[in-house]
Amino acid sequence: MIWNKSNECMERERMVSLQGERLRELVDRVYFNVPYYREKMQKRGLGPEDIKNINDLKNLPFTTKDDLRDNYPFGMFAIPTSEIIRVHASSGTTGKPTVVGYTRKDLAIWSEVVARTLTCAGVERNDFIQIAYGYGLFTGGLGLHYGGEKIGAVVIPVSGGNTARQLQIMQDFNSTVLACTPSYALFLSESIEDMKIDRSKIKLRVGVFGAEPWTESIRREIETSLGIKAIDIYGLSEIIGPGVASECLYQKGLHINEDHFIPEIIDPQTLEPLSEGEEGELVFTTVTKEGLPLIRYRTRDLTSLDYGQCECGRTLARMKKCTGRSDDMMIIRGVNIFPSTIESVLLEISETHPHYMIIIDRVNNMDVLQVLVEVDQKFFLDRIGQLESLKHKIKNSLESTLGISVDVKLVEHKTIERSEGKAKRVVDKRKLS
Ligand code: DLL
Repeated sequence: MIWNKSNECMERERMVSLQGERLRELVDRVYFNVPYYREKMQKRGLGPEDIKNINDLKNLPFTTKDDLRDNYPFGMFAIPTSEIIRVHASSGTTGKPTVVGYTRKDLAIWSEVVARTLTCAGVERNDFIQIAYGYGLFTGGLGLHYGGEKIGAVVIPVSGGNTARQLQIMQDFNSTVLACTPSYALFLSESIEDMKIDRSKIKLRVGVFGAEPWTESIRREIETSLGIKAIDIYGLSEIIGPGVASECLYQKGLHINEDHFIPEIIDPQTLEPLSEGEEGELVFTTVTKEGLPLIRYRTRDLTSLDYGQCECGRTLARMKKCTGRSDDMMIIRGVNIFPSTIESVLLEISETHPHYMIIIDRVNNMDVLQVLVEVDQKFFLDRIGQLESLKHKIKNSLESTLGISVDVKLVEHKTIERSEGKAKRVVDKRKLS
């Protein structure tokens, strides 16, 4: 099923013209209502009349997270706060969080795009959606909540955490859909095993997982351990929250709701737009939002775009599953390394569990990379030789892929901390000292 066929299956020509029309309205609104944008446009010698269609998008200035922080909390709102009826904020691990504001119309759009996301994942009105994303300033819980209600499903607003209660509710209420981060889905599946819960009492059939990067190997792990289809959903609070893009059941890229959020891919160094299929940084312009409309917002997420029609019938541009951010990249002894590469290597080795921690430190002016990985309990009971040979196997695989030396430490199952929200798998001690 497709939630909004006319917009999700629109011919390209009509989409481009709709985007152009909405872009013109947006530029008008921000030019006259947001001093930040007016100044930036004036500096480039641009007025609203210079933006005629989406080809002119490339002339507009970018917006970054720092711009939002500099205008903390409400400085970039395009409408008086009397029209704002909700705010959310991003967690902000460093510095101030970024605050986003929604008008009544923004909330209606948000429900609409999350309704599309859920329908895209095969969720329908007979489903029971257990929402284990956090409720609160984070957009995950409430975002999925109103989209779920919009499609008429039964929404179970459990919020994150309290694993034993989650599993009890899952059995008692016959939850068919699980909404949470992929790392929490893994933890729930592990807990089902530990608590020896009768699998026939779990009725889950699909999961809508996002809010953090996850690899195909983690997807396979979740799909087999929980016996469900694991759908990748993508979004960020600055743009709206969840509902920006979602996979369909073909799992061949995430359909972007581009009638609301125009995507571009740029080279993060030169800032020049890249062509279809080329990998770079994802940038969005929100053409319908009223509270906090953003022009060319740099997400830092790395991906590529595909404008081909999907087998599901949707014509919306698709973004490749996004497994890293430009600011995720670790530079270790001059070599660029992404956590997702390490994860993929580890998960190819059958004796390991999908729980690991990457620790980077500087010892005697030299960067050192240590990877802690959980392995089957039996290795710790067996002769020490087996543990050593497994350690060498993992070390060799990592070193041949990464091209630098790695210190591998095998740890017992369940010793690495589990997360109930977004997982934290990298500790860079160089930044702490
Ligand atoms: O994480 C919104 C969300 C909630 C998305 C629930 C999906 C489900 P923020 O806290 O602002 O918003 O974090 C946004 O998380 O820029 C990406 O780096 C990352 N991210 C979100 N979804 C995915 C995904 C929510 N499916 C940041 N794959 C984004 C990879 C993701 N990274």
